[in-house]
Amino acid sequence: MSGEGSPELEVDGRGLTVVVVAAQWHERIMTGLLEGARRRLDRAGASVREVRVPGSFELPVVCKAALEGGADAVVALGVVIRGGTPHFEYVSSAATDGLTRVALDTGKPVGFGVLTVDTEEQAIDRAGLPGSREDKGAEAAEAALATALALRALRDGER
Ligand code: DLZ
Repeated sequence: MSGEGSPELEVDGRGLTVVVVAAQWHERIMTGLLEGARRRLDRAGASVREVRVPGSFELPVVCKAALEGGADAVVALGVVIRGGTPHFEYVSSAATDGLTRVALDTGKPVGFGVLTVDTEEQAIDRAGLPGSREDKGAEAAEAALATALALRALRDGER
């Protein structure tokens, strides 16, 4: 299973503003990812805003704008399925490389919840839907919060 070894993170998101940026391809799977992210962020007490973009290619630019606009973290959600996507490599590497660059350029966390999989079944299995084995939307939200807290602790330690 792809999530084997993933950590159990305890995060307190109170006082953090998080923007969830979600693509619209493969809407049923996206619903699972979005609900998982929402549930996790609400449970942590973070303040949450959601923005939809057309596809995963558009995630980096909108995540960057959200972080430059003051968000403490973003959670990027998307689904790219190799079987159904003639330009799979282009779309998935544009999203992955772009989001990595956004995190480094802004110095703020990007929770990575873009599923890049071979089949729709694999995507469903990771989407936090009934019967899914993993909940990548929740994991991405949790990672974004934990990283925002780590960055805050580092900054506070410098004073
Ligand atoms: C074009 C395209 C294709 C073929 N497949 C996907 C996909 O599987 N998942 C996804 O999120 N977006 C896809 N897109 C759309 C691009 O991300 C982008 O929205 C368009 O190329 C317009 O810029």
